[in-house]
Amino acid sequence: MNDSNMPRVGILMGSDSDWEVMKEAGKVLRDFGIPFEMSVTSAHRTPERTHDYALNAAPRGIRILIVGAGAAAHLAGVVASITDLPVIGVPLSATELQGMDALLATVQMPGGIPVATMAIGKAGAKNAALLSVRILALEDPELAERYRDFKSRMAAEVTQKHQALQARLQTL
Ligand code: RP5
Repeated sequence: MNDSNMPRVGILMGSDSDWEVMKEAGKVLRDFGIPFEMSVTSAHRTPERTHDYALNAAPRGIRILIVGAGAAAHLAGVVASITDLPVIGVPLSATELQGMDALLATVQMPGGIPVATMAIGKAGAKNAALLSVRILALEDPELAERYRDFKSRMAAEVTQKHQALQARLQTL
């Protein structure tokens, strides 16, 4: 593996049951051409594995960690306590509380150890990847250009939707 193929973003999830949501982050990174890796590790079921991963991520060239977990979601906070890399948390819906438990557990970090917390679920996973793109783009002008193109396409889609709405209005 040459340097340009080395994973720059690590996507962690507490369980394979988180895959359906967390794959959204992977899709965004793939579309932007950012090498990434995905791992399952649990703060409470595999604490040593989690510790080893967080400790070795930066020395292996990882620049940002995206961490999704549901229920009493302490994975992002634990990982952030071990690494100095930016950690972006994605709260997931895994219990009767539909992600509110994970949201509060992820966002309410006591002062001292930050976790940048996204929305619950797929929007959060997608935004975690887009925030990673923005951070990496600070030192990568080509990536910054690709991000600007992405925003332009998104804006063009909204304009198209507006125009389609005007056409529908005529049919009222
Ligand atoms: C969390 O518990 C995981 O992140 C997952 O969202 C949730 C349920 O895990 P499983 O019981 O499906 O393995 O640690």
